[in-house]
Amino acid sequence: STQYEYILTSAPEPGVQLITLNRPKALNALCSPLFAELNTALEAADKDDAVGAIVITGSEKAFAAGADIKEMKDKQFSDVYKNRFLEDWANLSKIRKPVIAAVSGFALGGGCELALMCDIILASPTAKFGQPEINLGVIPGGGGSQRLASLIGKSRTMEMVLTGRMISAQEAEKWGLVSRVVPEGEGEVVKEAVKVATEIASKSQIAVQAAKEVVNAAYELNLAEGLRFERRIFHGLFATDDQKEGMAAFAEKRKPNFTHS
Ligand code: CO8
Repeated sequence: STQYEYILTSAPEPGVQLITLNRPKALNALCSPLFAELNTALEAADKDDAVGAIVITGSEKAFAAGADIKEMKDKQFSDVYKNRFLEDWANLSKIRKPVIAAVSGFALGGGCELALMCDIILASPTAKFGQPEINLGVIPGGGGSQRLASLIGKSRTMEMVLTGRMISAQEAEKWGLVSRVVPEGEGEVVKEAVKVATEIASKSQIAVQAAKEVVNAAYELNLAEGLRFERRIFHGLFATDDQKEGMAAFAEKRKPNFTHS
């Protein structure tokens, strides 16, 4: 597979692309070249018919400790504005296939925001989420304030963003920031994420992408628009072979053989 400097890619199961952030000396701080590699790997996986779902993980110690502070510290407004500094982080939210974050250790600042841009977050009991930008004299810039507010509510978001306090995996689960905390153990959260990804990869890719699209619409549209959008996409799926196959297989009491068409 492609050689990268800051990430590792592998296919732990058929249909699953695993991307491991691999900048251990800096706790996976998200320098620009790391994010460029991540985007390249994500876009390749999105185009690859053999991939049904993607898992992003870091190390046991850190999912990612944020944007690279040393890279940022001397930048001027004119640099960051004109050069659209870190704007390409948003490319992740354009990926059509499901992306699962498997989080152990620190997920701070841009690292927390990276997890929030994924579709499902699974956490190890060691995971710590935080938006510590306030301690650096800035604020979240990768969507943290907006995504947290819609996920965990105003008071909790304000506490995180105004104090910079890290929250535990258990708090994150209780608050609905993550879907669940997996049992402790080295590598457990990645194993579980790969299991979920494998399950998703066994479905019709068209239905999966449509499902992701309509759930995401709930965060952008009002209820009436969202309901109409969901119904239209639902109707549209009757034009696919996978709908015919899925429903025929049920009626014939057999497993469906989806062709993603
Ligand atoms: N950037 C650069 N280097 C880092 C970062 C970082 N975010 N985090 C850790 N490192 C480096 C350290 O400098 C250190 O390097 P060295 O060995 O050369 O001194 C190495 O990683 C190990 O770190 P520590 O020695 O500090 O490890 P500890 O276990 O003592 O502490 C912490 C771990 C608590 C995670 C600590 O490293 C820390 O506080 N890191 C910074 C966390 C932070 O403030 N993150 C937010 C950054 S700002 C941001 O993310 C803005 C996002 C904007 C997105 C905009 C998109 C459009």
